[in-house]
Amino acid sequence: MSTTAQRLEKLSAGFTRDITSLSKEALMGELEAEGLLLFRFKDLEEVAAHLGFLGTYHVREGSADPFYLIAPSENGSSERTVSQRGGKAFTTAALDPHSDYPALAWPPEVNVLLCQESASIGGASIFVDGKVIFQRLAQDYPAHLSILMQRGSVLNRYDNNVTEVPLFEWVTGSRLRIRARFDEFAFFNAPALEAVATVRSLLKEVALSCTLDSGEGYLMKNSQWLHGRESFTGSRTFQRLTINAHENLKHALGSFEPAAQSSNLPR
Ligand SMILES: O=C(O)CCC(=O)C(=O)O
Ligand SMILES: [Fe+2]
Repeated sequence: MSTTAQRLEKLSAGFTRDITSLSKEALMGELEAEGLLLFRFKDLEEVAAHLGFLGTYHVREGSADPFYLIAPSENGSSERTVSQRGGKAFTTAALDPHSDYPALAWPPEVNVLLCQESASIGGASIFVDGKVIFQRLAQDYPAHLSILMQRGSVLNRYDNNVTEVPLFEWVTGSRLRIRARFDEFAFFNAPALEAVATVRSLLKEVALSCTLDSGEGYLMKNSQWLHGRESFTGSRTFQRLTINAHENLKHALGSFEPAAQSSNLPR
C-alpha cells in the first residue's frame, strides 16, 4: 500500500485539470478506482451542469439552489445552532472526518466541495479513505470491527430522528458503505467505546490533508470517504453540492469494494 504522502501526491495531480475536461467515463472510472478526485474549476454553475449526469442535487426544503454555502455565520454560532444539524460547519471550528447525512436510510452518494475563498490561516481539507480504515480494522482489530458493524452499537441524530448506523455495512454481498460521525450527532453504546477509540486513532493515522485554493475542489463518494477540515481564522468560503445518484449509478456510487475479501469478515 502506498504511504499517505504518495497517495496525496497522486491525487493532487488532479488540481492541474479542469473538471469539465473529464468525460463521464473518466469520472466514473476514477470514482470506482479511488473514490476521490481533486480538480480545478472556473465557474460554479458549470460544475453543477457537468456533474448533472451523476444524479439530482439534494436541496434544502424551500430552496431551488443546489449549492450550500459553507462559511462562518455572520451572527456567530450559538451553542444551540451548533447542536442543530450541521451547525459546526458554519463556524471557524475544525470538523472531524465524517460522512454527510449518515442518519438517512440511504445517504446521498456523492459530495462535491468547491473552494471559493481559502482561509488566510488554517482550514485545510481532510480526507480519510474508509476502504483503508476497513482493511486496518479487519487485519488488526477484527473484534472491534465486528462490534461497529452490529446494529445498535452506533446511533446518529438527524433533526429529531435517531437512527442506527453501523460504521460499516454490507450494501450487497461484496460491497460496503461507511457511515461515520464523531461529533454532537453521534452516540455509541458502552461496548463500542473502545472500538470507537481505535477508529479515531486510525483516522488520525491515515488522514490526508491538503489546503485548497480558490477555484479548487473535490468530488468524493460519501459511501467510501470521510471528509473534514482544520479550524481556521477569518473568512473562508466553500460551496457544497450533495448528489443523490441516478438509479443506475446508485450501486457503483453508494458502495465500495473492500481491498481484502475474506470469508470471515463480520456480516
Ligand atoms: O468546510 C469544509 O471544508 C467542509 C464542510 C463540510 O464537511 C460540510 O459542509 O459537510
Ligand atoms: Fe460534511
